[in-house]
Amino acid sequence: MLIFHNPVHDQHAGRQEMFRGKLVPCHETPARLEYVMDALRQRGIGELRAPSAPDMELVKRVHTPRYVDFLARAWQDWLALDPTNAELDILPSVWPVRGFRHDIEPTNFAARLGLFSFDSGCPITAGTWTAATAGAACAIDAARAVTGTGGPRVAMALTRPPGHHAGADFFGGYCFLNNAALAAQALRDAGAARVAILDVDYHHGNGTQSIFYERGDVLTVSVHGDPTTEYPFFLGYADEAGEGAGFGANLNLPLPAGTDFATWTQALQQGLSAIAAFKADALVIALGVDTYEGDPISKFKLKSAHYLEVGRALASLGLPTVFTMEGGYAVADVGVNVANVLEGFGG
Ligand code: SP5
Ligand code: ZN
Repeated sequence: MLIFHNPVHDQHAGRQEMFRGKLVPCHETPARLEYVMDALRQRGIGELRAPSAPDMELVKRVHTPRYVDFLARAWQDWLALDPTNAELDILPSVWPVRGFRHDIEPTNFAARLGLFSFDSGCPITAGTWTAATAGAACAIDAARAVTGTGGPRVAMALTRPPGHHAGADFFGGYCFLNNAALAAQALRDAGAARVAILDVDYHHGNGTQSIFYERGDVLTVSVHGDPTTEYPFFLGYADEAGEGAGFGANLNLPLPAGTDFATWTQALQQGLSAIAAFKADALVIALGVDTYEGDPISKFKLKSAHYLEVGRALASLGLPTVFTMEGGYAVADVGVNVANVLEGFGG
């Protein structure tokens, strides 16, 4: 299995996220990826590759140009407010909810930050843009690798920050550029007529869903914690089926907090059946391992050994497949759990 590893992922290192009125240490840390690298090395899984330069034309088709321009400049705008801001993370604090204008981009930096985000748990740091764009390149390269003739059938974008909460024009949930969506679009561009994205992260892939909601060529499926109680709360319900040309091309499989593997895997099978019925030509797996029983911010009960079975189940579709790395915050166990999925897949 080809592993496109983001060599500059650690340039994104948020210090703090807002939680219950306090700033607390970020869950989404560089160490997460180091544990995955260690586990893959120990088991001899994967051939490591460095990404090429990011295809910004593709990034600006999946995300809006004004959002991409905002992210690219955010850190310099922040320093322009006050040079001592270099010691602080950027966190939004004001948002345009119902009834406010979304068509106008204010000049005020705090206002622009709110326009392009949806939570206060996702800091932008000095190296966020560098890390996120290199990660996007990993996802695009992985997609192009599995669509070449005679090439491998599976590749992974081993990167952080993750991507599945990022929409066309917003960041949040530790995500800035939607790596899974970029991989799917790259697969489409490389000739796959129908692409499926299966999101197995604990949290609903709201960004991915919203990017493809009105498209019939990309099926989005997500198995996740019931949004009535679980983040991101405001999307991910079972009645969201897609709109217009996309009607029927979105499937949400919410499960209650506390769900164990026996129940979770039934939902996974339902998702796999939908992908087979869609007759997808290629597959993207948004792989979060925050479904793990030891995850500090999530409430499913999967055990490490279950991830081998998850990998086998995903491989059963027999499709060219790109994995993107999403959540998983039981830091020391993230490596074993990801390696188990890849081993089960046959990588
Ligand atoms: C990619 C991904 O998995 N994003 C998840 C974002 C979840 N953000 C909300 C987390 C709130 C948990 N805060 C608990 C802090 C107590 N230590
Ligand atoms: Zn998650």
